[in-house]
Amino acid sequence: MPLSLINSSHHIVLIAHTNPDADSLGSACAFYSYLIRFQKKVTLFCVSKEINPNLGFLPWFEKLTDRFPDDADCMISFDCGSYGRLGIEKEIPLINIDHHVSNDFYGTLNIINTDAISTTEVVYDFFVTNDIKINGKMALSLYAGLLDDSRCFSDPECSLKTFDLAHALIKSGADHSRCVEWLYQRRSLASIRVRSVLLKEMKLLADGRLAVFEVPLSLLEETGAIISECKKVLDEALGIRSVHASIIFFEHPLGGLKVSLRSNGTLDASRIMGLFGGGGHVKRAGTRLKQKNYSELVENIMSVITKEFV
Ligand SMILES: [Mn+2]
Repeated sequence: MPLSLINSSHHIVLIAHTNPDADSLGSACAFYSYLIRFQKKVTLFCVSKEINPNLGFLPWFEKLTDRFPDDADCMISFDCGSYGRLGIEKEIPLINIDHHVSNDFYGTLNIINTDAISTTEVVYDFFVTNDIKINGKMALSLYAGLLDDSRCFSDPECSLKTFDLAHALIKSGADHSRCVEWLYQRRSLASIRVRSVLLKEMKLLADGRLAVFEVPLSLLEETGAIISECKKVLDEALGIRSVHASIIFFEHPLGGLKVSLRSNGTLDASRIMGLFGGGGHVKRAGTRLKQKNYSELVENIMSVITKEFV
């Protein structure tokens, strides 16, 4: 049972996935608030060195570290659809809390609900089931993930439960306008600059149904933008009437590439990224390929995707 593993552990590491979003980090922050009630050590961990500054309002954000502690005896991953998304490999018990359809139950214990709109919903259910009181900090953290993964409650998968959950979290102290301001209204100059370059260079293929973006290393260097700031153009492109899917390729400093795919639902993004060792959701998925040749990898992936539009 997850609770008995948590209770018997002395140092628990809460893991947000590489390049964390509000859902992953929000889930981990909510759990941090819960675990510091006990006499145990807790570490908030993410392997990425650059964290999206828009997440800076999350409680405990300043506690986040990229150093994995030596004396940890338990770890919990949040919103990591595959083991690779943790960014580390450790031989200690792992509780895997997630909602991705592609999750392959890599944990020692797995709390997976693929019907949940966000991992924060899974965490909320865990708290309620175990009679764990949700304070204001936890509510704000959970709400941030709910808001972001539901695309501000615009996703067709939003259900009555989504709105009930929003209601419950706001009642417990989550501040809706603060979440909106931090997640969507605050932008860096770099993100505006990179957006204009990417939209200008956007390619439309397959009779305008597929939007393609490429981010060479030089673009990140010149603009100072980070990966999460570039990815915003994917949703913008999906808003074009003809577009069914949008894809962005990032040249990786360590070789190979990182790719993110968005779909309006007519194409299964998780299945396609699964062909390249990745995964995610039907509408949002991605992968990281480490083989050296960037252009060859782009070509491989593009040849598979364009066939989907024949
Ligand atoms: Mn999520």
